[in-house]
Amino acid sequence: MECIGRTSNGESSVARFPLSPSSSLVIQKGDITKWSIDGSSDAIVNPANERMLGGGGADGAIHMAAGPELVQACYSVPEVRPGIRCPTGEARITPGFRLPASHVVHTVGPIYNSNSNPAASLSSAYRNSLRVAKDKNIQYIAFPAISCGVFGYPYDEAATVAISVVREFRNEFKEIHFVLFLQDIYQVWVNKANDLMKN
Ligand code: AR6
Repeated sequence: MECIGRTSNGESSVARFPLSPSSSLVIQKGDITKWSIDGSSDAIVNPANERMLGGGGADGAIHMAAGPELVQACYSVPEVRPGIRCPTGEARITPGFRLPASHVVHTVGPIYNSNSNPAASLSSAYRNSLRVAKDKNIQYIAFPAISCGVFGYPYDEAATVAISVVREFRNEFKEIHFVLFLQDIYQVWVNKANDLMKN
């Protein structure tokens, strides 16, 4: 069963779906840099690149809001190959510094048009983000629409992957959020959750 919250102008703003008796999926419009639940066991996910030292889009906004300590923490993540700290589909976790959320999970989604199996890479990015968060005892986690900006992933296909992987972790977190900047992506995610949660 889905509950829709509404903003003062009547626009839908948040949709909540039960994942299990003790866990919810929450889909909302908003700026992920402002999101937190308790500031101690919460994490936002940064759609980064393999260098993991900042960039544009949500990555740039997250680094800006976290302050310069975040890039310093990223520098101390070991390179797995020259210049690469987080290969596509993997995830790393750092503190959140000046962000309201306590942690940042950095992950790298696929570039849709140059990846041979973008759905597998996007699934891995979501799955590994949830795994590294779980290993740090994170209870609340918020994702943006990974790869749906400059990496060019079609929204509907991305929503299928995102919501399917989140459902695999139905017993592992108190709340899993999607914080989506754009109204059209928000609507695609809500429609997809309504479809997939029936099964
Ligand atoms: N809160 C929530 N969502 C946001 C925010 C925000 N503050 N800002 C943007 N978005 P993108 P990608 C949405 O391009 O496609 C960077 O340069 C945005 O509208 O940030 O995974 C990295 O360094 C879009 O729907 O990430 C990489 O090089 C979604 O976040 C590359 O971009 C993702 O868009 C990663 O590309």
